[in-house]
Amino acid sequence: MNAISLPTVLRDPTLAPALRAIAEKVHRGRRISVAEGLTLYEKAPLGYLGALANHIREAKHGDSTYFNRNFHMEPTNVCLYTCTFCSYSQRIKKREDGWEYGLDDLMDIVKTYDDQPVTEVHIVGGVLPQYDVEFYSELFRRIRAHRPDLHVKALTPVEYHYIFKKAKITYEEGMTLMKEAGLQSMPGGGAEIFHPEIRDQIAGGKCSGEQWLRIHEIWHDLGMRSNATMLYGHIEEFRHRVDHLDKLRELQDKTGGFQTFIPLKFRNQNNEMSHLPESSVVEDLRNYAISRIYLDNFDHVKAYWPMIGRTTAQLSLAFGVDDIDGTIDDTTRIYSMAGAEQHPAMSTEDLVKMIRSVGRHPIERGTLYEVIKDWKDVEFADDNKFRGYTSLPVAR
Ligand code: V47
Ligand code: SF4
Repeated sequence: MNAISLPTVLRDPTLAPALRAIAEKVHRGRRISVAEGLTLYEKAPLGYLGALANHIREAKHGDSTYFNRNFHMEPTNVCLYTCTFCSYSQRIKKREDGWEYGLDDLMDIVKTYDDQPVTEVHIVGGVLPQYDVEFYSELFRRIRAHRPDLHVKALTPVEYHYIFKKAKITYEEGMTLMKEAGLQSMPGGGAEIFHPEIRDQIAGGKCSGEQWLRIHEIWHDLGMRSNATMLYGHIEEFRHRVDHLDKLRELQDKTGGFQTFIPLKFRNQNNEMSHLPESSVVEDLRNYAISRIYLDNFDHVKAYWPMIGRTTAQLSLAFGVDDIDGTIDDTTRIYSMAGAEQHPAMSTEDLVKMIRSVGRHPIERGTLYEVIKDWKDVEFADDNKFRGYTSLPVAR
């Protein structure tokens, strides 16, 4: 791929000693420290970070770039929490403007995908009292009974903490019930920034960072997998990001249950933090690269393309990212309300071409990274059409 190689970086005589020490560690496959993570955020230039992150990415995956075919479903866009970054938190005041789907409504959505080759349903949404342990157990059961091949990736510790507390059961009891009902994995949401200095200001009273981590730990102890996210680019400082990454790396050392880390860029439309500017594309790429370098025990780093756009997603593949999520042909509006793509849907052909056009190798995966189809050499009808520049005739 078109990135500066790590040996080239190491040969640069002008490289600052602190950055050279980190590059040497990465070259030897060694882990970097909290202080070194901070140095990267504060001092490392983009090209240098790209070289290190791409070295790790290619050592783990070569050019392979994963995507899946999924759809998102949100039971409600009303929420009783008041996260300042979220466009859903306002709706509790004007509840009638939102939606609150019942079990049959949600099953109707699932059934609209009956003839489509999707492999995963991703379920998240607001928190409301009627969505409780019974509701979600029944939903998971019905989906699994209706379509056993569809992987149910659902809810986050935010919902689980709330529904288990309401049901007066422990996290262990609750997660066991969810597994029995058919839950197969947990998405990475609700993590935001773990550090209480930031979390207390933005996360509207929902579960703490420790509680988020504990629920994932319990889920992993049940032999199950999950993802992790970090919402960055708002009021946090670099040290809060490093603290967040460090807590994830620590838990992963203990359980090994995380599959993918997904940095989520804060988008500033329709929320209480709309006055904040969004991070630049350079900062987004730096953040992907530092995440890849810091989380040496995570297999995958994902760029969620509906949030950052297709072009940045393509660029991110040279900065440590190896997964660009899914086709997301979807009913979801949480991201578009916050300023992301208006209708986040991409066909498999679009995704494959997007990956191939930056020299990577597209692999369709299932939720647990089982290979479903290698798309490297699959031909499409318009593959031989003109692509790229050729000299045009010039009138003299
Ligand atoms: O936790 C809400 C974020 C998350 C905004 O695991 C916002 O595969 C940016 O976790 N700007 C939910 N982000 C989404 C999520 C996710 C997405 C895709 C794949 C996976 C996975 C997980 O969305 C929330 C919150 O951090 N979010 N509002 C906003 N204004
Ligand atoms: Fe509710 Fe989640 Fe939005 Fe917070 S981020 S207000 S918990 S939907």
